Amino acid sequence: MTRNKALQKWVSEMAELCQPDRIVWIDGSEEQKRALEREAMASGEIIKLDEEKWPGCFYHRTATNDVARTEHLTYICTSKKEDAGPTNNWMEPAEAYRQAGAYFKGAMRGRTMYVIPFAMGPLGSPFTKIGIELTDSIYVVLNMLIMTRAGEDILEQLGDSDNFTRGLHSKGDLDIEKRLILHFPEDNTIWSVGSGYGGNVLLGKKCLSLRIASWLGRQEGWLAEHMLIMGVENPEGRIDYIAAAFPSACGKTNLAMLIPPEPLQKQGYKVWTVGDDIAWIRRGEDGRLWALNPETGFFGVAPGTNSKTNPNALATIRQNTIFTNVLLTHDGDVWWEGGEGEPPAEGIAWDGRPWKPGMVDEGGKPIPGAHPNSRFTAPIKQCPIISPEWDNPKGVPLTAIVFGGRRSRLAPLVYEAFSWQHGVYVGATMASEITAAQYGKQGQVRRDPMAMLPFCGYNMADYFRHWLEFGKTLPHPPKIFHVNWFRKDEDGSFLWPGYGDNLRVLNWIIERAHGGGAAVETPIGYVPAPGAIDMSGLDISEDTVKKLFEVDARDWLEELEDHRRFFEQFGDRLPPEIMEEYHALKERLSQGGAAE
Ligand code: O2Y
Ligand code: MN
Repeated sequence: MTRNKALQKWVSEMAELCQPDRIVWIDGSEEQKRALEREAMASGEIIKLDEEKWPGCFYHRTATNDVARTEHLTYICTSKKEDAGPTNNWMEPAEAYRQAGAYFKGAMRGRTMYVIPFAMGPLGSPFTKIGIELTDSIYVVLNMLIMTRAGEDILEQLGDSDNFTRGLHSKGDLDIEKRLILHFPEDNTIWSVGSGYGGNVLLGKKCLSLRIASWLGRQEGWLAEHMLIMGVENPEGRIDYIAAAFPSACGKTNLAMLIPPEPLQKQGYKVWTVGDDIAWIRRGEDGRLWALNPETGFFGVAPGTNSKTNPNALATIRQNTIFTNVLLTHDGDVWWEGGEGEPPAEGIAWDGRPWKPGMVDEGGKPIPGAHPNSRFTAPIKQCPIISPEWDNPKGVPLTAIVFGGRRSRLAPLVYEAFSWQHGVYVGATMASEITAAQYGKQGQVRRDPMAMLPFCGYNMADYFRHWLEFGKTLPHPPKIFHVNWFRKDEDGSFLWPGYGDNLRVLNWIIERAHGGGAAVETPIGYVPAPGAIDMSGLDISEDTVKKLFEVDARDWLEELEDHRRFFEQFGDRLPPEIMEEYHALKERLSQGGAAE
């Protein structure tokens, strides 16, 4: 399959370690994919869904102890602990190889080792990185065939080069005590063992495209970010591209596939999806920022996806989709909480147990049919509003960068940073409240700089420095904004309708980026001036609008204490510019000056 000596050598070494019965190279052909589907159906690894309702779709159920990324078992293995930084788990590389090596030893006996050559990004693009994933899971192969460009072409592109990410994965025996997700950025290597789920095992995604890529990006002078990319077309036909970072459970996929509200649709606004999770960003020859989505699919959360929240996602997953851990019915249908229509009269829950609507546990809590982190894996090309530019090897030019979080108080609907440096501070102080669907105490605020806390492959202090330095290379750095769709009233109701109406906010952002859009200066940044956001057709009182943009200096000064505590952990490694911004903000807030 390949004449690449480095690749041959590495595959044989890994085979020596894992002892598979056979080795199969993934060529990317339709015939091979069909054969693998048949094999996985025969073993029960996947179940074919009703062909009429769900053409080309399959169901997969993971082990019940293996339903999400396991952050506490995810490590950055650099020679020096300080290079991983205080926000990552760290293991010394030799020790990490030794520990995981013991779990990999003989793990593929009686199994097949699949060799998946894949590319993140279109072939021939300056952005693109090549990886090889070795895995003993057909589920992983089928997912990688959706999420990445995989097959023979990649080997051709790689040629004799040894410049590829080496990814080794085995389900092992799915024992959480023997699960490790290890990143060796100095070796461009990823080892994942003991899991069969999503972010832990689709090594092109979080492991390569964020953790390893963020390390490579720092060395090579670009940014690997946890950001959606979308295009907004105005009535004159101009398309502005925005990259936006949000922590989990803030509706990133929904925003990337937004449908304009009726009054804006009538004016001629359109939205184009480029990506929903990852953006690789480079400075173009023209001095602008260009962003590319390195993936070819969506690995989205099913619960809550319906024709109101995200009709485009529903249309995307109608065919050729793999559903993981949703509810399965006896007639080959699937369902999830917050999905379409009534729940089926009965079915098999995500954990394999019989399920009926209304079932409760011993504590009287409803038992869900689908796991809250159940997923769909669907080809990006099936999205009805996929941008024609989504796989342009140059990427798309960015008009603005947006950071966001879920804050019931404090953060206004939108504000604009004063400068790139201030924008980096805004990103570095991103935070979000934990929702019921996440691990942790509900309502608690988790700091998540640039939404990269679980995904930065090196010391976050160096990551902030990289952002600051990167900005200095840009003749006209794009403006940076912060949005919060989730601000609440005293009675706990949301102040902003969200969903499609978020486009009204994006339009102000775009106007500002082009030098227009009326704004009022506040201590934290510029907020829209009264009347600057188009509210036509919205039933929203003046009082609510005022609350949406309120900046309470006392609340912010309290928040600043938390910023300081968060930054303290980085010690001397924190770039001085960050504390400069902290002091400047504190000063502005102390002088009073809340926005009107
Ligand atoms: O739980 C998992 O393994 C998947 S996590 C995930 C999947 C798609 C996009 N983003 C995420 C995330 O955690 O940010
Ligand atoms: Mn993500």
